[in-house]
Amino acid sequence: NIVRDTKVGVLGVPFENGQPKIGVGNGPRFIRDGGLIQSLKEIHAYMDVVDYGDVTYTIDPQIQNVPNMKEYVHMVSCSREVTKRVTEIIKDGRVCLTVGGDHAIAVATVDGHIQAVSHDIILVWIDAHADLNTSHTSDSGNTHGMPVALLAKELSDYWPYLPGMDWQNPVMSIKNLVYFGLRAVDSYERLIIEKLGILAFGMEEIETYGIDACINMAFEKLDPDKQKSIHVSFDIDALDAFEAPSTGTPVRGGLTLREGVHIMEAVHRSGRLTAMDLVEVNPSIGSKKDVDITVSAAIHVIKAAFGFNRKGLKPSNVSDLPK
Ligand code: Z70
Ligand code: MN
Ligand code: MN
Repeated sequence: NIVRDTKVGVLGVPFENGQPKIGVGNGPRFIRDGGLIQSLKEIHAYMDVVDYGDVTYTIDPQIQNVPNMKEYVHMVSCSREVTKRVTEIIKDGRVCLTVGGDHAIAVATVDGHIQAVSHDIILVWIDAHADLNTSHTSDSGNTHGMPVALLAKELSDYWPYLPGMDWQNPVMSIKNLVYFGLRAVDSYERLIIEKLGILAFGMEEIETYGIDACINMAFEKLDPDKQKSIHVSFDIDALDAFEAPSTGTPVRGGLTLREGVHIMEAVHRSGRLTAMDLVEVNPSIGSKKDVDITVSAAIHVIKAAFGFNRKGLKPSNVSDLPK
């Protein structure tokens, strides 16, 4: 899997219309300035990292708004571009790392992944929140609370007509989804999780079984034949508010950075990571130190996903020390 994860394509999506707080659109710039590209290149001698820059988009004037989906037109217009770019990067033979921006962009990254591989994928959603609201169940109207519900085939009858979302096809089955880190779940989201039997390792399960057992159970359940390509959508607020303070909705009692890294190391070992999102880092929230801690946490989980090994790596092609 060193070979498998060696070619990386980094895509920035400075999108922040999926939620009300200004600043999350600067996530890609701060994470790059925090050394993302160099950190990836330094993982091992064979890393091949290409930065595809940031996605830009123009508003499609044809598209109508949808009730209780704030800035819907922005989301749809941006999503189209993101889907295209993610598909291209994966078809170029690279694992696509998308840096947000808010979590509304993940509808498009998952869709782009599915279009590129044209078979079933596993979606690993690491988040304090379930992001499983429809426009009818959402209290906030913020679309970053809706991406999983937009992707789920099983929920398509619960949405109104969504103009301009025709591209969002095929959608995925909720049977291929697993959550990690949940601890702020709305009542209808809980209803959906139970009604559809969604696999979810919330904080309580992670405490009960431990993170390693949880990730093993997840892979065994979702892909016992070890064949599906994996998409990880990592919302930085999955981490504890002390580990990642600069985010729009920090929630206490979350994953430690070590647990986040542990999940990503297991994903790397699978050899099937095809796309990863890292979203919701907001450099306008908190002090300079808060921002540095949050950016560095983001880079640590990303490095783990692409093969950084805490044990250290031996020098390549050498078996003894210099004398
Ligand atoms: C709530 C909603 C959410 C992130 C907040 C919150 C969703 N369930 N996601 N912060 N990252 O508005 O739908
Ligand atoms: Mn969240
Ligand atoms: Mn989220």
